[in-house]
Amino acid sequence: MFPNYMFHDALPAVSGEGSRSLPLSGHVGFDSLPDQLVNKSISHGFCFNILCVGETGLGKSTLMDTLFNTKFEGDPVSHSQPGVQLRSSTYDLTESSVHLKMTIISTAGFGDQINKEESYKPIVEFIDTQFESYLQEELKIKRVLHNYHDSRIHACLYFIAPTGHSLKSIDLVTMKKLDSKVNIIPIIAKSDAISKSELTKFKIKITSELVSNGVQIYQFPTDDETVAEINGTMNAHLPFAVVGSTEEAKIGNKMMRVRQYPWGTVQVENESHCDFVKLREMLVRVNMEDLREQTHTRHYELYRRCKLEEMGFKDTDPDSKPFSLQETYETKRNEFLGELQKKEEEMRQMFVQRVKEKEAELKEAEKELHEKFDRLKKLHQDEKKKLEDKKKGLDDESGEFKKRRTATELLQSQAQQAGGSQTLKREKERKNSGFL
Ligand SMILES: Nc1nc2c(ncn2[C@@H]2O[C@H](COP(=O)(O)OP(=O)(O)OP(=O)(O)O)[C@@H](O)[C@H]2O)c(=O)[nH]1
Ligand SMILES: [Mg+2]
Repeated sequence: MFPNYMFHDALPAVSGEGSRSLPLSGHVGFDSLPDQLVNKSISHGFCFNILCVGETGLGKSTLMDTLFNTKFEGDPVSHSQPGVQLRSSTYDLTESSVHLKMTIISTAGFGDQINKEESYKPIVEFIDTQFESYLQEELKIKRVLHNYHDSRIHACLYFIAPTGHSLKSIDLVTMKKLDSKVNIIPIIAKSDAISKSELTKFKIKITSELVSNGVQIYQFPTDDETVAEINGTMNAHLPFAVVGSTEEAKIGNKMMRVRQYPWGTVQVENESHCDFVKLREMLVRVNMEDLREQTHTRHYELYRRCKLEEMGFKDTDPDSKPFSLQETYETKRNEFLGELQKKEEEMRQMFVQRVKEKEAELKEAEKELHEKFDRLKKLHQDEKKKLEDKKKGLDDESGEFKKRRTATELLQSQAQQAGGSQTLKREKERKNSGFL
């Protein structure tokens, strides 16, 4: 073995300030790391999940078809849904050599019930369920996060009805409940139904209502220099007023997506007609990765933190000293065992108490039974004695009766005998007198 000091010079000196910088005397190759990362990401593919929240028939499906230039499946929803449901479909899309697994989730029946108070609940539950699945995967001993199908919602397009007035209370309540869980991008749907001047006022009104109600919507990031300018400008255009259409028509010499009316044509991709292009730029081309990142680092992190705290985990003890997972586990385990013992003891005590009570109850019942038996026995003896006395009386009477009957019979036979001899005597006397 070499003594340790032999290696000291080969190691970068670690001082209190951090690591030492060394100049390279030639090309090494780690400048290809970003390329390696890109190649790896391309081979893995990406996933992106969009949640469309909005009243039935507000143009959710049409906008998705328009955004991704395809026809996703999805039948229109009837207005008679008993509650809000979330319908999800996953598609594999490919552009150049980039694969995107995209899931579109749409609310069905949102805003159709008379009582709309609970409409946000199924949406919140859905978002939490996706976070929970991810957390469960993370907590597994054998994790397969690299090919785990991440179903967490990366962007929530909130469709606002083009009323030109103000936000409905269902919109404010729902957005408020969702803003800490998902990146909300509010959009004014079917904005061809609203005039230019009304739209400007409507946008201002919506923004001020969101601010006054403390609703946090997604802001396009301005910390990255390359996109800071465009994102900053776009933030000022929120909420985007969009028009969707799958119908195409020739404008000039180009086929364009349009909505045709008797009085004119709305071009979906014309920025002076609507903000569709702005939405597509911001959502897909510029900020898709930021939306994915924000979902993981902000919203999921918050869910994870709350969940782990709920489970009793913490990073520091009451004295702000680091508290490891192992310590938390041991503390929780001891707490649990203590509680278990306490419960066991309580149950044992309760069992003994119950046995005692039952024993006393049984004793009482036995005593009552004995008393009843004695009472019945005495009653029976009295009855028996009475019957015996009665029988004796009857026997005596019967003896007496027999005696009397015998005497009567004797008297009767004697009387018969006496009666017979007198008749003979009278006959004899009659005969004798006839001869005379
Ligand atoms: N004027 C106008 N109509 C639109 C727009 N987008 C969609 N529509 C029409 O609105 C109707 C409903 O559109 P969908 O895309 O099915 O609406 P949805 O929100 O998906 O409806 P459900 O899924 O049934 O809740 C269709 O007739 C669309 O052609 C738009 O931007 N402006
Ligand atoms: Mg639809």
